[in-house]
Amino acid sequence: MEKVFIELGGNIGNVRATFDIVIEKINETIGQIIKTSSRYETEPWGNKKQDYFLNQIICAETNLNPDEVLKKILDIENLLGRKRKKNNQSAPRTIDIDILFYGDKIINSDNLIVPHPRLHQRNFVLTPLMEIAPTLIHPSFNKKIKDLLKSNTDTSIVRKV
Ligand code: PH2
Ligand code: MG
Ligand code: MG
Repeated sequence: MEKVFIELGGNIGNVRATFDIVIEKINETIGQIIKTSSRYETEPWGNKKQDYFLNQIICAETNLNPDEVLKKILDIENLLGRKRKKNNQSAPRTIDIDILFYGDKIINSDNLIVPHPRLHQRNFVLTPLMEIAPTLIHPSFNKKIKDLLKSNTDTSIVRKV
């Protein structure tokens, strides 16, 4: 059994309703959800010319391996109408579901990089993580979330809704 931290993000359509379905599906197919952060309205990181996002982080306990978790996530994204375009990582989206941490494992495969490679640079990730797991240690930097947040220079707006 491992704890997996998953970030939900979206800025098209009824994102709140989409998140409700995603959470239900994660509980059914990945494992029991043991923590959920508040939802946050967040300034777009990267491409600024798009609407604010809604973001939320959940933690689930899973018996699946990381590739299996990823497969379930892609199934859920597809079910909810995520359309992917090539070279369009920062385009607006109905739903994006990212694995932030899988226990304390460091994974660098072709399909999956864990911990998420940019999480330590982003307020929209660190702020909800701080709410549910301030003392969680980022295994690549060997630093707690609260210390990563202190040294982070991102000034983008993140507010609880
Ligand atoms: N996701 C991105 C790029 N930029 N900005 C915010 N605020 N929230 C996101 O979830 C987000 C983003 C790529 O996945
Ligand atoms: Mg993402
Ligand atoms: Mg993604």
